[in-house]
Amino acid sequence: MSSKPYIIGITGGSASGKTLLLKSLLGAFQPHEICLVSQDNYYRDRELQPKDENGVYNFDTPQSIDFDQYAADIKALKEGKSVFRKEYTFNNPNAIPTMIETKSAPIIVVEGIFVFYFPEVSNLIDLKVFIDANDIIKLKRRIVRDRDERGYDLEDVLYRYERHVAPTYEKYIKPFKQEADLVIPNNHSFRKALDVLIAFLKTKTV
Ligand code: UZR
Ligand code: MG
Repeated sequence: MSSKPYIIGITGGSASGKTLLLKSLLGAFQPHEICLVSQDNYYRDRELQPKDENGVYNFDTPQSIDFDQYAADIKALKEGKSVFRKEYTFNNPNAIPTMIETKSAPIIVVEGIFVFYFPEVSNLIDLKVFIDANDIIKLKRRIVRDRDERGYDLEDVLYRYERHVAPTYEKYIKPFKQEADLVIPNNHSFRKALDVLIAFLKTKTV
């Protein structure tokens, strides 16, 4: 690699479409051209998670994330090194976590709800992308995803959305929208915006 990797940061509210957009983005490149460091894999152990006034785990606080390690890993990748991390399986008792080796690449993608909030992470980002969707659409997506992928029942999802997810969006995510270089609306489809992003990022792989 001749020059330093180019770091793109992707944030947006929960269920705005970050992970889905990334799947398509990564699919447009060869594996050696791009790598992903998802904030989800830096959740602290359960015992260290803060609880709310009713004793329910609140995974939507910045303290939920081991951001020192997250920033350290992004820096290592920026220097061309590889990093190892155990995959985070959320609430899913059937999922078996795998060790993920991330090799550095000309494009490094960092994704998660707090990547603009943590200065240690945010300062490393070259291009900031914010994915934006209406609250009602995010809630609908979240209900379906939490049921299908994360094993939460409806009551649980609604409780967390109202008490944790929505306040976190207002406090730690939305204020950073104005720092974004690009805002991608995703109430229906991000396809064309993604095509533009891919075309731009291709210039960073040569
Ligand atoms: P995205 N989260 C879980 O559901 N379970 C966990 O063990 C850890 C995190 C959720 C978290 C947050 N909140 O809203 C969401 N809860 O993952 C962030 N509850 O992920 O950006 O993909 O929506
Ligand atoms: Mg996600």
